[in-house]
Amino acid sequence: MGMETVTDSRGLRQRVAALRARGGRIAFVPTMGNLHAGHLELVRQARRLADHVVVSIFVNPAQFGPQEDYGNYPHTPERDRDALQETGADLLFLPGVAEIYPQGPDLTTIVEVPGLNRILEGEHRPTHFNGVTTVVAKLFNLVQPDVAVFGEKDYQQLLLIRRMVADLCMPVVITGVATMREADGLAMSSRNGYLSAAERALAPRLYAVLARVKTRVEADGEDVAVIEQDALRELAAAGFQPDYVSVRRQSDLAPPGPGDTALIALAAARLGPARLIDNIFISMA
Ligand code: PAJ
Repeated sequence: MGMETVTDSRGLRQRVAALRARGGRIAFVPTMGNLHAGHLELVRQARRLADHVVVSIFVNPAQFGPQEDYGNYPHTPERDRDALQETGADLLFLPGVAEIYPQGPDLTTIVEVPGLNRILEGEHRPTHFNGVTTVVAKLFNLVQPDVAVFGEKDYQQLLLIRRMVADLCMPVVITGVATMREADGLAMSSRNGYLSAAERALAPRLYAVLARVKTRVEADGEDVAVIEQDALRELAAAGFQPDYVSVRRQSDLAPPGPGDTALIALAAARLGPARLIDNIFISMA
């Protein structure tokens, strides 16, 4: 069966109803397009979890700050369509801005996850997560999936979506997928395309620094604040402009206490024109 593409909500609802009529479960993978192997891994996971796979490509203006890259964000719809078809998606939703925000992005009802939306990424991108949770809530209502798949690369986003779904009693199961990396460790990202050859050669240092943070925290002999400071210094010395390196609890991104065993180190840093984020899981024995 070929993959269908729809651009309007009415058409989407009709196609989803047709999939439902055939029985089985629907999995949903929301994206902003310019798909790479990380996105396609989410689609593969969706295939395993359900009978029908719906993917959306929508560059969501509401989650970009005024100085951010909304205007430059890469659009590659034809290539994306081929890749999705090949990976086994059944339906592609490719709406325009007016379809998702009929009154414009500034006049839409918003969905806000308080607290979590203001820390870490939210401190540096104060309007970002309200844009994410709002668009994902709208997409969930349009697609009405049984399960939706998100990447651990954007760990804070994954946690916010889980919180939104729990708080609003949304009948969808959220599944996380491990970060896909290039051979040198760099997390795959649509924004890696902004890097010059020299910056691209430097970029894997972000994950290398996180890997060292993990080793030192797991050795459990040092003050975490010292480890974080060293990591920030190392990134700055290498040519990054780091926003944060922070060790948190996996469950709620709160600072770790003495008994916490499931931790995560998260980092964000600008490198030339790109802002990169990454994370690594830490487990205390
Ligand atoms: P986008 O950046 O296109 O990412 C879409 C999905 O792919 C997200 O769940 C993200 O975590 C996942 N992803 C990105 N890079 C990955 C990698 N290297 N390995 C595994 N998964 C990866 O995230 C968004 O779009 C938007 O915020 C969205 C949720 C679509 C709302 O607009």
